Amino acid sequence: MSRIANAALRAKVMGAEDAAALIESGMTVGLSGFTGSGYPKAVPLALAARIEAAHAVGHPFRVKVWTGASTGPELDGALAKVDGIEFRLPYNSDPIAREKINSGQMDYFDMHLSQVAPMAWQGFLGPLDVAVVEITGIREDGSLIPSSSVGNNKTWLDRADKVILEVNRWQSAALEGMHDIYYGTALPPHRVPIPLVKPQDRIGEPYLRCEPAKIAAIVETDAPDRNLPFSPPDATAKAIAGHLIAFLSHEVAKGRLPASLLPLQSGVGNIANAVLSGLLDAPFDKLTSYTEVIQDGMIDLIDAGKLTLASATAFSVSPEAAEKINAGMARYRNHMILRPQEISNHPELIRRLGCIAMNGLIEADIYGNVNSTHVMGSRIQNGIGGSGDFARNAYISIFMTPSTAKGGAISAIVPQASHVDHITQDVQVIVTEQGLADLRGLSPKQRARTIIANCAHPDYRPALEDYYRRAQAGSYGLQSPCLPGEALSWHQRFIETGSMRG
Ligand code: 0RQ
Repeated sequence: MSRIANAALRAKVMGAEDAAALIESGMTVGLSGFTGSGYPKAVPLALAARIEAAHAVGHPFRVKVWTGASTGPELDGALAKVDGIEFRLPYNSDPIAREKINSGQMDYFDMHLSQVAPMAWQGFLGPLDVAVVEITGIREDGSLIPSSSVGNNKTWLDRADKVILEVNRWQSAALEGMHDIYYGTALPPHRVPIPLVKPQDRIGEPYLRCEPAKIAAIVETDAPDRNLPFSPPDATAKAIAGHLIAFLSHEVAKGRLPASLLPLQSGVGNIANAVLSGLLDAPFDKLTSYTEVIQDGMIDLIDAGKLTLASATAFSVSPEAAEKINAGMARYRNHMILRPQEISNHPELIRRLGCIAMNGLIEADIYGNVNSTHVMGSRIQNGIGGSGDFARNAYISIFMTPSTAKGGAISAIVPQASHVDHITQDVQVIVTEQGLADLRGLSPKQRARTIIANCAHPDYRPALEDYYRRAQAGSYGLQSPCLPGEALSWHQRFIETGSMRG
């Protein structure tokens, strides 16, 4: 049965190749998609084939790609593989696109996720030629039922000259009604407070709007979202989760957090998911989440009756969890709200709600500057995503990581971060499997002693202590002691020898 209830729009259904033919080289294309969910699955593949054919006969063909965040292999992977992306924003985790960025063949603008839509509206990013957006269905009045991610779709549909819709029948029809699309944002000087005071508040409408005249093509698909499976928590992830939960319990005991905590934000990756799993056995009830992505661990918490509501902009779940959610959507939708990412990640709302932010990192230095994005200062891993939106504005900003990477060849705690995404003022707690450093209210020197003692791996702790001792003796100033000629020598040693070990 068709999911397109509007007859005039039903007449615009065509094949993916015909729809992709509407996209020309040099165009800027705004696509749906956020962490492997709700991205278009047919038109990007057809566009990649079109680009490949053009290249085969010597014609240049590249487009500029805007998305919500990372997508799936059928979008970023397929377009990057045929050298079809000239420029991309924001967050990317596709390995082929990452390689093209790091080899200098693709320009990448890695920006705070909350700022993409406002910047597009402000006109700072240039015009948007085409939007390609996956939806779940079209209602008789022409309104659009959003899919498993909302991301920047509202903005792409509003801003693009031309719109291509993919109506995906694989997405559960019971998604209808779960979304909350807020149309009240405006540009300065006309901005007003966003009227959301609790994670469960609905401030918008369940559907996306799009001027019908702009809709140039509709493609019907039935392909699943291709989110990656999570690995079961290992001993390291369990130890990190244990330290974190002990810390939260301590904060409750001290009266600095309510027993139901505060709305949780949980970053991407296996450690974040392990922390959520750890909460299953923790003594907290009636939890809420105000975050970017709904992960497997949150589904388990909902099933256990521990999490009453998760507000996010997308699902980021394993294939098994996606099947489970789709099958039980009628029940899960009472516990979930999907919103545009400018609202899920809005600094005003994160500050008001007092979110507890929990994000991963690549490395932290002894003063607590955090690098979330670059390996050895220059190679992009993924991007800043929403970590900056949450870290700066959270009630408590927590970063977590194994104390080493690459089988112990790299220390995640270094004398100086080789790139900084989150300055010390935005980093209040660092957790590794070794322990937890509560940095609130500490001076730089107190922070250094705490981070080295609590978080560094024993293999690297003596070298950090030695560096810090010598820095205190030989530093130009003693606010944040440092030896500039040596501070990045660990990274240089890794580049030269394959290990940071001396
Ligand atoms: O690489 O897969 O090649 O082995 O980085 O590391 O340990 O699996 O951890 O999945 O939690 O990711 C910071 C990347 C951590 C992630 C980061 C290598 C490591 C491995 C992944 P391999 P792990 P995670 C809201 C929050 C920014 C966005 C964000 C991230 C790979 O958390 O992208 O926070 N954060 N968003 O080997 C060299 C080091 C390393 C290192 C890790 N020091 N040096 N390589 N790795 N540390 C959600 C969204 O915004 C969507």
